[in-house]
Amino acid sequence: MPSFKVSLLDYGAGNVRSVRNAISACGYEIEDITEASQIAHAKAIVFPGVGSYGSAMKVLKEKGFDQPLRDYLEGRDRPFLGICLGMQTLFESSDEHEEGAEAIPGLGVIPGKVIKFDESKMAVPHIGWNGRILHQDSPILKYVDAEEDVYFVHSYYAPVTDENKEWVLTSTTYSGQRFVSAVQRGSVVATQFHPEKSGKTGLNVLKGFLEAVENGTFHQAKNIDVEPAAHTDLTKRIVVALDVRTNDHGDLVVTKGDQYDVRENHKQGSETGRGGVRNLGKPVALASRYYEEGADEIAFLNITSFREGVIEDMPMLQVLEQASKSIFVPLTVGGGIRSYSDPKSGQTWSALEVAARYFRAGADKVSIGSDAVYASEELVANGGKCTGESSIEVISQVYGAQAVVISIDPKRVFVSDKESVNEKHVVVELDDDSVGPNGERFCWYQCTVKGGREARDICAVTVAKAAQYLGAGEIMLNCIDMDGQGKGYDLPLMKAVSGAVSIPVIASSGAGNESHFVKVFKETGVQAALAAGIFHRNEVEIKACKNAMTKSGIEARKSS
Ligand code: 1PR
Repeated sequence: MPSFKVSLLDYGAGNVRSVRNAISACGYEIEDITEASQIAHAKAIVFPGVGSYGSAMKVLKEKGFDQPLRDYLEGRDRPFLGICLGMQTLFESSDEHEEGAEAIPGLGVIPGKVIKFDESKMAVPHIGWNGRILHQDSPILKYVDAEEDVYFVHSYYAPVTDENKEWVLTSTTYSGQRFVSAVQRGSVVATQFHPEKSGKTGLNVLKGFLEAVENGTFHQAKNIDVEPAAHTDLTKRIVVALDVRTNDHGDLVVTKGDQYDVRENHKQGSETGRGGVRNLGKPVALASRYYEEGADEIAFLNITSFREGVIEDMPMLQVLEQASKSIFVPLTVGGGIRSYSDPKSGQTWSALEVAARYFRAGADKVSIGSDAVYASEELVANGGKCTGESSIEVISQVYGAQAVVISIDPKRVFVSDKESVNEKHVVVELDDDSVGPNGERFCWYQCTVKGGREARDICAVTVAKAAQYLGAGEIMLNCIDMDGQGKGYDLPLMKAVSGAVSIPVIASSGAGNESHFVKVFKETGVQAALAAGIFHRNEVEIKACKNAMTKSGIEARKSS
Protein backbone atom coordinates (compact mmCIF):
# COMPACT_ATOMS: atom_id res chain seq x y z
CA MET A 1 0.00 0.00 0.00
CA PRO A 2 1.49 3.37 -0.98
CA SER A 3 2.15 5.60 2.03
CA PHE A 4 1.66 8.91 0.20
CA LYS A 5 -0.25 10.59 -2.58
CA VAL A 6 1.60 12.02 -5.58
CA SER A 7 1.20 15.81 -5.85
CA LEU A 8 0.70 16.66 -9.50
CA LEU A 9 1.67 20.10 -10.70
CA ASP A 10 -0.74 20.40 -13.62
CA TYR A 11 -0.92 24.07 -14.49
CA GLY A 12 -3.62 23.42 -17.09
CA ALA A 13 -1.59 23.97 -20.25
CA GLY A 14 -2.37 20.71 -21.99
CA ASN A 15 -2.86 17.01 -21.83
CA VAL A 16 -1.35 15.37 -18.77
CA ARG A 17 -3.91 12.58 -18.79
CA SER A 18 -1.22 10.03 -19.68
CA VAL A 19 0.93 11.12 -16.75
CA ARG A 20 -2.09 10.69 -14.47
CA ASN A 21 -2.82 7.29 -16.00
CA ALA A 22 0.81 6.16 -15.64
CA ILE A 23 0.91 7.19 -11.97
CA SER A 24 -2.36 5.31 -11.41
CA ALA A 25 -0.96 2.28 -13.24
CA CYS A 26 1.87 2.28 -10.67
CA GLY A 27 -0.77 2.06 -7.93
CA TYR A 28 -0.61 5.65 -6.63
CA GLU A 29 -3.32 8.20 -6.03
CA ILE A 30 -2.94 11.79 -7.19
CA GLU A 31 -3.55 15.05 -5.39
CA ASP A 32 -3.61 18.12 -7.64
CA ILE A 33 -1.62 21.17 -6.64
CA THR A 34 -4.05 24.03 -7.08
CA GLU A 35 -2.69 26.39 -4.40
CA ALA A 36 0.91 27.51 -3.92
CA SER A 37 0.65 26.65 -0.22
CA GLN A 38 0.32 22.92 -1.05
CA ILE A 39 3.85 22.79 -2.47
CA ALA A 40 5.67 23.01 0.85
CA HIS A 41 3.64 20.09 2.28
CA ALA A 42 3.92 17.73 -0.72
CA LYS A 43 5.46 14.28 -0.22
CA ALA A 44 6.45 13.95 -3.88
CA ILE A 45 5.84 16.40 -6.71
CA VAL A 46 5.48 15.33 -10.33
CA PHE A 47 5.75 18.23 -12.78
CA PRO A 48 4.94 17.34 -16.40
CA GLY A 49 5.68 20.53 -18.33
CA VAL A 50 3.41 21.11 -21.30
CA GLY A 51 3.45 23.88 -23.91
CA SER A 52 6.35 26.27 -24.37
CA TYR A 53 9.03 27.28 -21.88
CA GLY A 54 7.82 30.88 -21.77
CA SER A 55 4.19 29.98 -21.17
CA ALA A 56 5.14 27.42 -18.50
CA MET A 57 7.25 29.93 -16.57
CA LYS A 58 4.60 32.62 -16.97
CA VAL A 59 1.86 30.41 -15.52
CA LEU A 60 4.11 29.29 -12.64
CA LYS A 61 4.73 32.95 -11.83
CA GLU A 62 1.11 34.05 -12.20
CA LYS A 63 -0.06 31.28 -9.88
CA GLY A 64 2.66 32.12 -7.41
CA PHE A 65 4.13 28.63 -7.71
CA ASP A 66 7.66 29.65 -8.79
CA GLN A 67 9.15 30.70 -5.44
CA PRO A 68 7.56 27.89 -3.37
CA LEU A 69 8.91 25.45 -5.99
CA ARG A 70 12.43 26.91 -5.73
CA ASP A 71 12.18 26.59 -1.93
CA TYR A 72 10.97 23.00 -2.26
CA LEU A 73 13.89 22.15 -4.54
CA GLU A 74 16.50 24.10 -2.54
CA GLY A 75 17.81 21.35 -0.24
CA ARG A 76 17.60 18.61 -2.95
CA ASP A 77 16.02 16.42 -0.28
CA ARG A 78 12.35 16.70 -1.26
CA PRO A 79 11.19 14.21 -3.93
CA PHE A 80 10.52 15.81 -7.30
CA LEU A 81 10.08 14.39 -10.77
CA GLY A 82 10.06 16.81 -13.70
CA ILE A 83 9.12 15.57 -17.16
CA CYS A 84 10.25 17.10 -20.47
CA LEU A 85 9.59 20.84 -20.06
CA GLY A 86 9.39 20.03 -16.34
CA MET A 87 13.11 19.21 -16.59
CA GLN A 88 14.02 22.15 -18.82
CA THR A 89 12.46 24.70 -16.45
CA LEU A 90 14.94 23.56 -13.76
CA PHE A 91 17.73 25.19 -15.81
CA GLU A 92 18.63 28.88 -15.65
CA SER A 93 17.06 29.91 -18.93
CA SER A 94 15.92 28.81 -22.37
CA ASP A 95 16.24 30.04 -25.94
CA GLU A 96 12.65 29.00 -26.55
CA HIS A 97 11.16 32.42 -27.03
CA GLU A 98 9.83 34.67 -29.77
CA GLU A 99 12.30 36.03 -32.26
CA GLY A 100 14.15 39.06 -30.97
CA ALA A 101 13.09 38.47 -27.35
CA GLU A 102 15.55 37.73 -24.58
CA ALA A 103 16.22 34.29 -23.09
CA ILE A 104 13.47 33.37 -20.61
CA PRO A 105 14.64 32.79 -17.02
CA GLY A 106 13.78 29.39 -15.56
CA LEU A 107 13.74 28.12 -11.98
CA GLY A 108 17.57 28.25 -11.98
CA VAL A 109 18.10 25.08 -9.97
CA ILE A 110 20.56 23.59 -12.50
CA PRO A 111 23.30 25.74 -14.07
CA GLY A 112 23.08 26.33 -17.81
CA LYS A 113 20.78 27.22 -20.64
CA VAL A 114 18.37 25.19 -22.77
CA ILE A 115 19.02 25.68 -26.50
CA LYS A 116 17.53 24.56 -29.83
CA PHE A 117 18.75 21.62 -31.94
CA ASP A 118 20.48 22.81 -35.09
CA GLU A 119 17.90 22.46 -37.88
CA SER A 120 20.62 22.58 -40.53
CA LYS A 121 22.15 19.37 -39.15
CA MET A 122 19.19 17.26 -38.02
CA ALA A 123 15.42 16.89 -38.26
CA VAL A 124 13.80 18.97 -35.53
CA PRO A 125 11.92 18.09 -33.33
CA HIS A 126 13.78 15.03 -32.05
CA ILE A 127 10.82 12.62 -32.07
CA GLY A 128 10.95 8.96 -31.22
CA TRP A 129 12.70 6.26 -29.23
CA ASN A 130 16.31 6.73 -28.31
CA GLY A 131 18.73 5.26 -25.76
CA ARG A 132 20.42 6.50 -22.60
CA ILE A 133 24.04 6.56 -21.50
CA LEU A 134 24.25 6.14 -17.74
CA HIS A 135 26.19 8.76 -15.76
CA GLN A 136 24.91 7.56 -12.37
CA ASP A 137 23.93 4.19 -11.02
CA SER A 138 20.65 5.18 -9.41
CA PRO A 139 17.81 3.37 -7.63
CA ILE A 140 15.47 5.27 -9.97
CA LEU A 141 16.66 3.06 -12.82
CA LYS A 142 16.66 -0.14 -10.81
CA TYR A 143 13.95 -1.79 -12.94
CA VAL A 144 15.28 -0.63 -16.31
CA ASP A 145 18.01 -2.26 -18.41
CA ALA A 146 20.64 0.15 -19.70
CA GLU A 147 19.81 -0.73 -23.35
CA GLU A 148 16.09 -0.01 -23.17
CA ASP A 149 14.93 2.92 -25.30
CA VAL A 150 12.67 5.72 -24.14
CA TYR A 151 10.38 8.16 -25.96
CA PHE A 152 11.43 11.73 -26.69
CA VAL A 153 9.70 14.63 -28.36
CA HIS A 154 11.42 18.01 -28.10
CA SER A 155 13.13 20.71 -30.14
CA TYR A 156 15.19 22.23 -27.31
CA TYR A 157 17.81 20.51 -25.18
CA ALA A 158 20.25 21.07 -22.34
CA PRO A 159 23.84 20.33 -23.35
CA VAL A 160 26.06 18.40 -20.91
CA THR A 161 28.56 20.91 -19.50
CA ASP A 162 31.20 21.00 -16.74
CA GLU A 163 28.79 23.13 -14.67
CA ASN A 164 25.87 20.72 -14.79
CA LYS A 165 27.66 17.35 -15.05
CA GLU A 166 27.13 16.42 -11.41
CA TRP A 167 23.39 16.59 -12.10
CA VAL A 168 23.44 14.32 -15.14
CA LEU A 169 21.78 10.94 -14.59
CA THR A 170 21.73 9.96 -18.28
CA SER A 171 22.73 11.57 -21.54
CA THR A 172 21.55 10.76 -25.06
CA THR A 173 22.90 11.63 -28.50
CA TYR A 174 20.86 12.75 -31.46
CA SER A 175 22.69 13.06 -34.79
CA GLY A 176 25.92 13.33 -32.83
CA GLN A 177 24.63 16.02 -30.44
CA ARG A 178 24.86 14.95 -26.79
CA PHE A 179 22.19 16.28 -24.46
CA VAL A 180 20.96 15.75 -20.91
CA SER A 181 18.22 13.11 -21.00
CA ALA A 182 17.75 12.80 -17.22
CA VAL A 183 19.05 14.51 -14.09
CA GLN A 184 19.24 13.52 -10.45
CA ARG A 185 20.72 15.21 -7.47
CA GLY A 186 19.50 14.01 -4.10
CA SER A 187 15.75 13.52 -4.38
CA VAL A 188 15.36 15.90 -7.33
CA VAL A 189 14.90 13.89 -10.52
CA ALA A 190 13.83 14.96 -13.99
CA THR A 191 13.70 13.42 -17.45
CA GLN A 192 13.78 14.95 -20.90
CA PHE A 193 12.05 11.81 -22.15
CA HIS A 194 8.44 10.94 -21.39
CA PRO A 195 8.17 8.02 -18.94
CA GLU A 196 4.40 8.04 -19.47
CA LYS A 197 4.92 7.39 -23.20
CA SER A 198 7.89 5.03 -22.93
CA GLY A 199 5.95 1.78 -22.58
CA LYS A 200 6.83 -0.58 -19.75
CA THR A 201 10.31 0.93 -19.56
CA GLY A 202 8.75 4.29 -18.71
CA LEU A 203 6.41 2.80 -16.12
CA ASN A 204 9.47 1.14 -14.57
CA VAL A 205 11.24 4.52 -14.32
CA LEU A 206 8.17 5.88 -12.51
CA LYS A 207 8.08 2.80 -10.31
CA GLY A 208 11.78 3.30 -9.45
CA PHE A 209 11.15 6.93 -8.53
CA LEU A 210 8.08 6.20 -6.40
CA GLU A 211 9.85 3.35 -4.64
CA ALA A 212 12.82 5.63 -3.85
CA VAL A 213 10.33 8.10 -2.33
CA GLU A 214 8.75 5.29 -0.35
CA ASN A 215 12.06 3.88 0.93
CA GLY A 216 14.15 7.06 1.01
CA THR A 217 16.90 5.51 -1.15
CA PHE A 218 17.74 8.45 -3.43
CA HIS A 219 21.15 8.84 -1.75
CA GLN A 220 22.28 5.47 -3.11
CA ALA A 221 22.93 7.00 -6.56
CA LYS A 222 26.64 6.73 -7.50
CA ASN A 223 28.57 8.37 -10.33
CA ILE A 224 29.80 6.21 -13.20
CA ASP A 225 32.72 6.97 -15.54
CA VAL A 226 31.33 7.64 -18.98
CA GLU A 227 33.16 6.59 -22.11
CA PRO A 228 33.49 9.93 -24.05
CA ALA A 229 32.65 8.29 -27.38
CA ALA A 230 29.53 6.53 -26.06
CA HIS A 231 26.53 7.34 -28.21
CA THR A 232 22.90 6.35 -28.76
CA ASP A 233 20.75 6.25 -31.90
CA LEU A 234 17.22 7.32 -32.65
CA THR A 235 15.41 4.13 -33.65
CA LYS A 236 13.15 3.68 -36.64
CA ARG A 237 9.56 3.34 -35.48
CA ILE A 238 6.83 0.84 -36.30
CA VAL A 239 3.38 2.41 -36.20
CA VAL A 240 0.15 0.42 -36.27
CA ALA A 241 -2.90 2.13 -37.77
CA LEU A 242 -6.45 1.29 -36.85
CA ASP A 243 -8.94 2.52 -39.42
CA VAL A 244 -12.12 2.93 -37.39
CA ARG A 245 -15.70 3.37 -38.55
CA THR A 246 -19.22 2.29 -37.70
CA ASN A 247 -20.34 -0.84 -39.55
CA ASP A 248 -23.80 -1.49 -40.95
CA HIS A 249 -25.00 -2.71 -37.53
CA GLY A 250 -23.94 0.51 -35.83
CA ASP A 251 -20.88 -0.98 -34.06
CA LEU A 252 -17.60 0.87 -33.99
CA VAL A 253 -15.09 -1.50 -35.62
CA VAL A 254 -11.55 -1.58 -36.92
CA THR A 255 -11.70 -2.13 -40.63
CA LYS A 256 -9.18 -2.33 -43.44
CA GLY A 257 -9.61 -1.67 -47.10
CA ASP A 258 -8.06 -2.53 -50.41
CA GLN A 259 -7.12 0.78 -51.98
CA TYR A 260 -9.42 2.45 -49.42
CA ASP A 261 -12.43 0.27 -50.21
CA VAL A 262 -13.38 -1.30 -46.88
CA ARG A 263 -16.37 -3.41 -47.98
CA GLU A 264 -16.28 -7.10 -48.72
CA ASN A 265 -16.43 -7.68 -52.45
CA HIS A 266 -19.19 -9.30 -54.47
CA LYS A 267 -21.36 -10.68 -51.77
CA GLN A 268 -23.74 -13.21 -53.30
CA GLY A 269 -27.32 -12.07 -53.20
CA SER A 270 -26.55 -8.49 -52.28
CA GLU A 271 -28.37 -5.89 -54.37
CA THR A 272 -25.29 -3.82 -54.95
CA GLY A 273 -22.94 -6.77 -55.36
CA ARG A 274 -21.09 -5.32 -52.34
CA GLY A 275 -20.73 -6.82 -48.90
CA GLY A 276 -20.59 -5.26 -45.46
CA VAL A 277 -17.78 -3.27 -43.88
CA ARG A 278 -14.92 -5.63 -42.96
CA ASN A 279 -14.78 -6.07 -39.22
CA LEU A 280 -11.33 -6.86 -37.88
CA GLY A 281 -11.97 -6.22 -34.23
CA LYS A 282 -12.67 -3.68 -31.53
CA PRO A 283 -10.45 -0.56 -31.49
CA VAL A 284 -9.30 -0.55 -27.84
CA ALA A 285 -8.81 -4.32 -27.61
CA LEU A 286 -6.75 -4.41 -30.81
CA ALA A 287 -4.69 -1.38 -29.79
CA SER A 288 -3.95 -2.99 -26.42
CA ARG A 289 -2.75 -6.10 -28.22
CA TYR A 290 -0.38 -4.02 -30.37
CA TYR A 291 0.94 -2.20 -27.29
CA GLU A 292 1.77 -5.56 -25.69
CA GLU A 293 3.35 -6.81 -28.91
CA GLY A 294 5.75 -3.86 -29.17
CA ALA A 295 4.12 -1.22 -31.41
CA ASP A 296 6.10 2.00 -31.05
CA GLU A 297 3.06 4.13 -31.75
CA ILE A 298 -0.63 3.64 -32.45
CA ALA A 299 -2.82 5.71 -34.77
CA PHE A 300 -6.62 5.68 -34.68
CA LEU A 301 -8.16 7.03 -37.88
CA ASN A 302 -11.84 7.88 -38.05
CA ILE A 303 -12.21 7.10 -41.73
CA THR A 304 -15.78 8.33 -42.21
CA SER A 305 -15.30 11.62 -40.44
CA PHE A 306 -16.00 13.56 -43.62
CA ARG A 307 -19.64 12.57 -43.23
CA GLU A 308 -20.27 13.65 -39.69
CA GLY A 309 -18.82 16.13 -37.27
CA VAL A 310 -16.18 14.76 -35.01
CA ILE A 311 -17.61 16.47 -31.94
CA GLU A 312 -20.76 14.46 -32.45
CA ASP A 313 -18.66 11.37 -32.93
CA MET A 314 -18.24 10.66 -29.24
CA PRO A 315 -17.22 7.00 -29.61
CA MET A 316 -13.78 8.05 -30.93
CA LEU A 317 -13.25 10.24 -27.86
CA GLN A 318 -14.18 7.30 -25.69
CA VAL A 319 -11.79 5.07 -27.63
CA LEU A 320 -8.97 7.50 -26.79
CA GLU A 321 -10.02 7.81 -23.16
CA GLN A 322 -10.10 4.03 -22.76
CA ALA A 323 -6.94 3.35 -24.75
CA SER A 324 -4.85 5.91 -22.87
CA LYS A 325 -5.61 4.21 -19.55
CA SER A 326 -3.52 1.18 -20.36
CA ILE A 327 -1.48 2.03 -23.44
CA PHE A 328 1.69 3.97 -22.67
CA VAL A 329 3.08 4.72 -26.12
CA PRO A 330 2.18 7.75 -28.26
CA LEU A 331 -1.37 7.80 -29.59
CA THR A 332 -2.39 9.68 -32.71
CA VAL A 333 -5.96 10.38 -33.73
CA GLY A 334 -7.04 11.43 -37.21
CA GLY A 335 -10.21 12.02 -39.16
CA GLY A 336 -12.32 15.15 -38.90
CA ILE A 337 -9.72 17.48 -37.42
CA ARG A 338 -11.15 20.67 -38.88
CA SER A 339 -13.58 23.39 -37.98
CA TYR A 340 -17.13 22.22 -37.96
CA SER A 341 -20.61 23.65 -37.68
CA ASP A 342 -23.62 21.67 -36.66
CA PRO A 343 -26.40 22.40 -39.17
CA LYS A 344 -29.06 21.52 -36.59
CA SER A 345 -27.96 23.67 -33.68
CA GLY A 346 -25.93 26.20 -35.66
CA GLN A 347 -23.13 25.74 -33.16
CA THR A 348 -19.58 25.89 -34.50
CA TRP A 349 -16.31 24.44 -33.26
CA SER A 350 -12.91 25.56 -34.43
CA ALA A 351 -10.30 22.98 -35.49
CA LEU A 352 -8.41 23.96 -32.34
CA GLU A 353 -11.41 23.11 -30.16
CA VAL A 354 -11.84 19.76 -31.92
CA ALA A 355 -8.14 18.96 -31.45
CA ALA A 356 -8.28 20.08 -27.81
CA ARG A 357 -11.08 17.59 -27.14
CA TYR A 358 -8.89 14.80 -28.49
CA PHE A 359 -5.79 15.91 -26.58
CA ARG A 360 -7.83 16.00 -23.39
CA ALA A 361 -9.15 12.52 -24.16
CA GLY A 362 -5.59 11.18 -24.29
CA ALA A 363 -4.27 11.78 -27.81
CA ASP A 364 -0.65 12.92 -28.13
CA LYS A 365 -0.94 13.97 -31.76
CA VAL A 366 -3.73 14.79 -34.17
CA SER A 367 -3.51 13.89 -37.81
CA ILE A 368 -5.01 16.23 -40.39
CA GLY A 369 -5.95 14.91 -43.84
CA SER A 370 -8.36 16.83 -46.06
CA ASP A 371 -7.88 20.13 -44.26
CA ALA A 372 -4.11 19.96 -44.87
CA VAL A 373 -4.75 19.69 -48.61
CA TYR A 374 -7.06 22.72 -48.57
CA ALA A 375 -4.58 24.73 -46.47
CA SER A 376 -1.75 23.85 -48.88
CA GLU A 377 -3.86 24.91 -51.86
CA GLU A 378 -4.56 28.21 -50.11
CA LEU A 379 -0.89 28.74 -49.29
CA VAL A 380 0.09 28.19 -52.93
CA ALA A 381 -2.73 30.46 -54.14
CA ASN A 382 -1.54 33.19 -51.72
CA GLY A 383 1.97 33.04 -53.16
CA GLY A 384 3.34 31.37 -50.03
CA LYS A 385 1.75 33.78 -47.52
CA CYS A 386 0.29 32.16 -44.41
CA THR A 387 -3.16 33.20 -43.23
CA GLY A 388 -2.42 32.11 -39.66
CA GLU A 389 -5.87 30.54 -39.62
CA SER A 390 -5.45 27.04 -41.01
CA SER A 391 -5.99 24.11 -38.65
CA ILE A 392 -2.28 23.21 -38.99
CA GLU A 393 -1.18 26.69 -37.91
CA VAL A 394 -3.54 27.16 -34.99
CA ILE A 395 -3.06 23.70 -33.50
CA SER A 396 0.70 23.81 -33.99
CA GLN A 397 0.94 27.22 -32.33
CA VAL A 398 -0.85 26.06 -29.21
CA TYR A 399 0.28 22.44 -28.89
CA GLY A 400 3.59 22.51 -30.77
CA ALA A 401 4.58 21.14 -34.18
CA GLN A 402 5.20 17.67 -32.73
CA ALA A 403 1.47 17.34 -31.99
CA VAL A 404 0.44 17.93 -35.62
CA VAL A 405 0.73 15.10 -38.14
CA ILE A 406 -0.39 15.49 -41.74
CA SER A 407 -1.99 12.49 -43.40
CA ILE A 408 -1.59 12.54 -47.19
CA ASP A 409 -3.69 10.21 -49.36
CA PRO A 410 -2.24 10.41 -52.88
CA LYS A 411 -2.97 8.39 -56.02
CA ARG A 412 -0.48 7.81 -58.81
CA VAL A 413 -1.01 9.61 -62.11
CA PHE A 414 1.22 7.83 -64.65
CA VAL A 415 2.75 9.78 -67.51
CA SER A 416 5.15 8.78 -70.25
CA ASP A 417 7.16 11.99 -70.15
CA LYS A 418 7.82 14.74 -67.63
CA GLU A 419 6.96 17.55 -69.99
CA SER A 420 3.30 16.58 -70.32
CA VAL A 421 2.65 17.42 -66.65
CA ASN A 422 1.86 20.89 -65.31
CA GLU A 423 5.17 22.15 -63.93
CA LYS A 424 3.68 22.82 -60.49
CA HIS A 425 3.51 19.06 -59.87
CA VAL A 426 6.63 17.16 -58.89
CA VAL A 427 7.14 14.28 -61.32
CA VAL A 428 8.92 11.20 -60.05
CA GLU A 429 10.90 8.76 -62.14
CA LEU A 430 9.80 5.19 -61.45
CA ASP A 431 11.98 2.16 -60.93
CA ASP A 432 11.43 -1.09 -62.84
CA ASP A 433 9.09 -2.44 -60.14
CA SER A 434 6.71 0.50 -60.30
CA VAL A 435 6.28 1.36 -64.00
CA GLY A 436 2.73 2.18 -65.14
CA PRO A 437 0.31 -0.25 -66.87
CA ASN A 438 1.40 1.01 -70.28
CA GLY A 439 5.07 1.07 -69.42
CA GLU A 440 5.00 4.70 -68.24
CA ARG A 441 8.31 5.59 -66.57
CA PHE A 442 7.04 8.65 -64.66
CA CYS A 443 4.23 9.63 -62.37
CA TRP A 444 3.08 12.38 -60.11
CA TYR A 445 1.18 11.77 -56.90
CA GLN A 446 -2.18 13.47 -56.86
CA CYS A 447 -3.60 14.35 -53.46
CA THR A 448 -7.13 13.39 -52.55
CA VAL A 449 -9.56 14.47 -49.83
CA LYS A 450 -12.50 12.79 -48.07
CA GLY A 451 -10.77 9.42 -47.80
CA GLY A 452 -9.70 9.24 -51.43
CA ARG A 453 -13.12 10.13 -52.81
CA GLU A 454 -12.14 13.45 -54.39
CA ALA A 455 -8.91 14.18 -56.29
CA ARG A 456 -7.37 17.68 -56.11
CA ASP A 457 -5.00 19.48 -58.43
CA ILE A 458 -2.02 19.41 -56.07
CA CYS A 459 0.75 16.87 -55.61
CA ALA A 460 1.93 15.07 -52.48
CA VAL A 461 5.36 16.73 -52.46
CA THR A 462 3.79 20.20 -52.59
CA VAL A 463 1.37 19.39 -49.76
CA ALA A 464 4.17 17.92 -47.62
CA LYS A 465 6.33 21.03 -48.08
CA ALA A 466 3.42 23.39 -47.49
CA ALA A 467 2.36 21.49 -44.36
CA GLN A 468 5.88 21.70 -42.95
CA TYR A 469 5.94 25.43 -43.70
CA LEU A 470 2.58 25.89 -41.95
CA GLY A 471 3.87 24.17 -38.82
CA ALA A 472 3.24 20.42 -39.12
CA GLY A 473 5.70 18.20 -37.25
CA GLU A 474 5.33 14.94 -39.12
CA ILE A 475 3.91 13.47 -42.34
CA MET A 476 1.93 10.22 -42.52
CA LEU A 477 2.36 9.30 -46.16
CA ASN A 478 -0.16 6.84 -47.58
CA CYS A 479 -0.52 5.70 -51.17
CA ILE A 480 -3.98 4.63 -52.33
CA ASP A 481 -2.59 2.43 -55.13
CA MET A 482 -0.53 0.38 -52.66
CA ASP A 483 -2.99 0.36 -49.72
CA GLY A 484 -3.90 -3.17 -48.64
CA GLN A 485 -1.96 -4.77 -51.52
CA GLY A 486 0.84 -6.30 -49.44
CA LYS A 487 3.39 -5.57 -52.19
CA GLY A 488 5.52 -3.16 -50.20
CA TYR A 489 5.62 0.59 -49.76
CA ASP A 490 5.67 3.01 -52.68
CA LEU A 491 9.40 3.64 -52.56
CA PRO A 492 9.59 6.39 -55.23
CA LEU A 493 6.92 8.36 -53.32
CA MET A 494 8.64 7.82 -49.96
CA LYS A 495 11.96 8.97 -51.43
CA ALA A 496 10.46 12.03 -53.10
CA VAL A 497 8.64 13.28 -50.00
CA SER A 498 11.24 12.41 -47.35
CA GLY A 499 13.85 14.11 -49.54
CA ALA A 500 11.76 17.28 -49.82
CA VAL A 501 11.01 17.93 -46.11
CA SER A 502 13.07 17.94 -42.94
CA ILE A 503 10.28 16.77 -40.63
CA PRO A 504 9.89 13.01 -40.08
CA VAL A 505 7.92 11.01 -42.63
CA ILE A 506 5.93 7.88 -41.71
CA ALA A 507 5.73 5.49 -44.67
CA SER A 508 2.28 3.94 -45.00
CA SER A 509 0.33 1.59 -47.29
CA GLY A 510 1.39 -1.72 -48.74
CA ALA A 511 3.43 -3.57 -46.11
CA GLY A 512 3.12 -7.32 -46.74
CA ASN A 513 6.06 -8.82 -44.88
CA GLU A 514 9.11 -8.02 -42.73
CA SER A 515 11.35 -7.32 -45.71
CA HIS A 516 9.19 -4.37 -46.76
CA PHE A 517 10.07 -2.56 -43.52
CA VAL A 518 13.76 -3.20 -44.09
CA LYS A 519 13.51 -1.97 -47.67
CA VAL A 520 11.70 1.27 -46.92
CA PHE A 521 14.17 2.15 -44.15
CA LYS A 522 17.23 1.19 -46.23
CA GLU A 523 16.18 2.86 -49.45
CA THR A 524 14.32 5.99 -48.37
CA GLY A 525 14.66 8.69 -45.73
CA VAL A 526 11.51 7.81 -43.74
CA GLN A 527 11.73 7.65 -39.95
CA ALA A 528 8.79 5.35 -39.31
CA ALA A 529 6.79 2.71 -41.14
CA LEU A 530 3.09 2.14 -40.60
CA ALA A 531 1.11 -0.98 -41.35
CA ALA A 532 -2.41 -2.18 -40.70
CA GLY A 533 -3.71 -5.25 -42.56
CA ILE A 534 -0.79 -7.62 -41.90
CA PHE A 535 -1.01 -6.99 -38.17
CA HIS A 536 -4.83 -7.12 -37.98
CA ARG A 537 -4.88 -10.44 -39.84
CA ASN A 538 -2.06 -11.86 -37.69
CA GLU A 539 0.06 -12.48 -40.77
CA VAL A 540 3.23 -10.88 -39.44
CA GLU A 541 4.33 -10.11 -35.89
CA ILE A 542 5.68 -6.71 -34.90
CA LYS A 543 8.54 -8.54 -33.21
CA ALA A 544 9.45 -10.27 -36.48
CA CYS A 545 9.62 -6.90 -38.25
CA LYS A 546 11.92 -5.54 -35.55
CA ASN A 547 14.14 -8.63 -35.70
CA ALA A 548 14.45 -8.25 -39.47
CA MET A 549 15.34 -4.58 -39.04
CA THR A 550 17.97 -5.29 -36.39
CA LYS A 551 19.50 -8.06 -38.53
CA SER A 552 19.87 -5.57 -41.36
CA GLY A 553 21.56 -3.01 -39.14
CA ILE A 554 18.48 -0.78 -38.69
CA GLU A 555 17.95 0.42 -35.12
CA ALA A 556 14.66 -0.79 -33.65
CA ARG A 557 13.31 -0.04 -30.17
CA LYS A 558 14.66 -2.20 -27.38
CA SER A 559 12.04 -2.65 -24.68
CA SER A 560 11.34 -4.76 -21.64
O1 1PR B 1 -9.55 13.93 -44.13
O2 1PR B 1 -8.73 14.83 -41.98
O3 1PR B 1 -10.94 13.72 -42.09
O4 1PR B 1 -8.84 12.41 -42.30
C1 1PR B 1 -9.32 11.18 -42.75
C2 1PR B 1 -8.32 10.14 -42.37
O5 1PR B 1 -8.86 8.86 -42.64
C3 1PR B 1 -7.03 10.25 -43.20
O6 1PR B 1 -5.93 9.96 -42.37
C4 1PR B 1 -7.19 9.15 -44.24
O7 1PR B 1 -5.93 8.60 -44.60
C5 1PR B 1 -8.03 8.13 -43.52
N1 1PR B 1 -8.90 7.35 -44.41
C6 1PR B 1 -10.02 7.80 -44.99
N2 1PR B 1 -10.60 6.80 -45.70
C7 1PR B 1 -9.83 5.71 -45.53
C8 1PR B 1 -10.09 4.39 -46.10
O8 1PR B 1 -9.30 3.46 -45.98
N3 1PR B 1 -11.22 4.23 -46.76
N4 1PR B 1 -7.79 5.23 -44.33
C9 1PR B 1 -8.76 6.05 -44.72
C10 1PR B 1 -6.52 5.37 -44.72
C11 1PR B 1 -4.44 4.66 -44.17
C12 1PR B 1 -3.75 3.77 -43.26
C13 1PR B 1 -3.82 2.38 -43.80
C14 1PR B 1 -2.51 2.16 -44.48
C15 1PR B 1 -1.86 0.86 -44.25
N5 1PR B 1 -5.84 4.40 -44.13
O9 1PR B 1 -4.31 3.83 -42.00
O10 1PR B 1 -4.22 1.60 -42.81
O11 1PR B 1 -2.73 2.40 -45.86
O12 1PR B 1 -2.62 -0.19 -44.70
P1 1PR B 1 -1.95 -1.57 -45.10
O13 1PR B 1 -0.77 -1.76 -44.22
O14 1PR B 1 -2.99 -2.61 -44.80
O15 1PR B 1 -1.61 -1.47 -46.55
P2 1PR B 1 -9.55 13.79 -42.65
